[in-house]
Amino acid sequence: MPASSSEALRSAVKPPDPPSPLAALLAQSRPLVMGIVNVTDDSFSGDGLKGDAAAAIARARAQVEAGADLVDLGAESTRPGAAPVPFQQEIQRLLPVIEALKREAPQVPISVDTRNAATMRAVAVSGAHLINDISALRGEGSLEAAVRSRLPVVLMHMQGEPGSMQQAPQYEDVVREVRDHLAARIAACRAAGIPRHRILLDPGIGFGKTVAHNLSLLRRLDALGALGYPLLVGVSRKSFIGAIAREPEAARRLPGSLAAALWSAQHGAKILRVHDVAETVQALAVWREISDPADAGKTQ
Ligand code: 7PM
Repeated sequence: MPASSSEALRSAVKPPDPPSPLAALLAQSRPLVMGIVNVTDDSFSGDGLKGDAAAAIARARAQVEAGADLVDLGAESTRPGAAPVPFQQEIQRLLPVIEALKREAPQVPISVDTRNAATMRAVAVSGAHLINDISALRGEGSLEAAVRSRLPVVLMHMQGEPGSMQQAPQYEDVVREVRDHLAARIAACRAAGIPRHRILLDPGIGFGKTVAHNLSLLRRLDALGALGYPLLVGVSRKSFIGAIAREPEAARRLPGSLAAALWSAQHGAKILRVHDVAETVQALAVWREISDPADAGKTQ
């Protein structure tokens, strides 16, 4: 059979997607809280991996208990200025954490923050629910890996590369350029076979942006929401908050992080990516009770 007709046959008999715990969450009207879990490498801890996985699992467990709707696992390959982590090592760090979470908290969707196609393939097989790619699937083989995984994807805007993007970020019109870039990435994903309902967008706060650029994007979050996809926003502890608050220590930026999270929720963010889950859940509960008293109690 020629390749094209066997392809057509395969897609004609493709089984429907299994129900996704993420889809059910996204259907709710309230904003969701995504807890950030770093799966770091502690090479001095003797038997390394075991201890690291245990720490990440404990962190994820605590976030779920604090009310996280989903968790985002990252092996630090995407952090601005960070040395790239080889994908084999990234996979080795992520898999034990994914497996443990699926066992212990099967209702909690697992997102994986990665730019590597091989990592996308591996985590999809081990049961992750969402691919969070700060390069919006521009890496070699990523688009195809995402299509084949049949997982939803977060397309984030980034100008430049993590190592150098903060050196001199420049835009004529940051809101227009971020929106156009995301629209182009949506088009690439749709053309490659990712259905609309599997796409989420993210302005990429802090990724190749000055304080002023970040503020413009948050002010005009509605313009990105107008593209018609759920928005994920990550402001937690970021350096624009440090600049405004004159707080060099990231761990002391919770008040500013909550202010920016609530602003984002008010302006259409569907998922808030945060370090401080319990605090964000409380802030959102109060905000929501005030802004929508008829609805607020229902989802708790
Ligand atoms: C240093 C600077 C360390 C920045 C870590 C970071 C986002 C993300 C990150 C985001 C999505 C952090 C960032 N930020 N993925 N990954 N959106 N989708 O604050 O804003 O965790 S890394």
